[in-house]
Amino acid sequence: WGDLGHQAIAYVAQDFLSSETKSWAQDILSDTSTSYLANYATWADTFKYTSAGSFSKPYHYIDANDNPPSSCSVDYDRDCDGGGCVVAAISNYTGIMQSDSSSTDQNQALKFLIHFFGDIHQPLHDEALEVGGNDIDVKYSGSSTNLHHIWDTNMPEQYAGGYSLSDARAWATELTQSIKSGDYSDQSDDWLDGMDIDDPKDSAMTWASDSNSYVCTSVFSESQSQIEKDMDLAGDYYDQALPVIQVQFAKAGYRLGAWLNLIATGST
Ligand code: DCM
Ligand code: DCM
Ligand code: DCM
Ligand code: ZN
Ligand code: ZN
Repeated sequence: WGDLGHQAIAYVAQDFLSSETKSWAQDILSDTSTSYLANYATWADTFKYTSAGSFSKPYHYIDANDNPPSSCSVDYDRDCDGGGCVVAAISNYTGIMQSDSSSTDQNQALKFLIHFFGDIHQPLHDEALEVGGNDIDVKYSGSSTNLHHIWDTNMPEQYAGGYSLSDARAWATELTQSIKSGDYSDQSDDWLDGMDIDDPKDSAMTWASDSNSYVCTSVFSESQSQIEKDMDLAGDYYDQALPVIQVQFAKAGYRLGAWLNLIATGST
């Protein structure tokens, strides 16, 4: 996701932290502002382009070698190669948060987790085809771009009408309300199925598989007219993608909040 998505997801997570977890996170991040998680949600996307951070580039995704739209699946042994992947990264940085590591390492691990919970919920970050859609040229409202980028950025920004921190806060407020008492209130309990703080790898695989399923049902769905080169996707394609983006932001934020509560206090 672009900045907007990562920041909206971090704000949803903030809305579900216990007061104890909030103090714990604010202490690690040295930030007592109202955007104490959201302020660090995009740090990993800056860090990966530095020479010190280039090792972390593969940590933003898992290249599922499945066969959409007829067959979607993620397999850790098949898809998480030697260089690492988002599932392994969530597992490893969770381990650092749980261990007696330095405050510098805890600070970096928490910033990675805030970001990777977002990326694992972007369906094309759980897909190998055409480099997660980066090699599929499309147009969006007349601009030349690619399929990956419209999921990361163009479609979320069309909904929000901008990409500032206040746009992210406003969207997160809608999502939190849907989770607490709106459209998502019945399903949100199920979003924590498979979450086990003592098995971060299997937990993250549950979220990767869930996200990857949308590659078959939405990103490249059969019911969709075939995505042809340079097709403009700002119309009907956006209309069917938006509910997926919305629910994936909501799940990412809700799961991140629960995960941090588990790390900090042992209960969600
Ligand atoms: N990005 C950046 N600098 C670049 C290229 C991209 O900061 N030279 C940002 C733009 C998006 C994010 O990275 O916000 C997308 O990263 P990814 O596609 O890995 O999620
Ligand atoms: N950005 C964004 N949406 C835009 C333009 C920029 O989310 N429409 C973000 C992505 C990058 C940062 O701002 O992280 C800088 O973008 P760029 O390198 O495109 O100027
Ligand atoms: N990406 C992905 N799967 C890959 C390679 C990249 O999901 N196999 C993502 C990471 C960035 C975007 O695509 O969000 C662009 O990546 P890059 O900047 O490496 O071209
Ligand atoms: Zn991306
Ligand atoms: Zn990323």
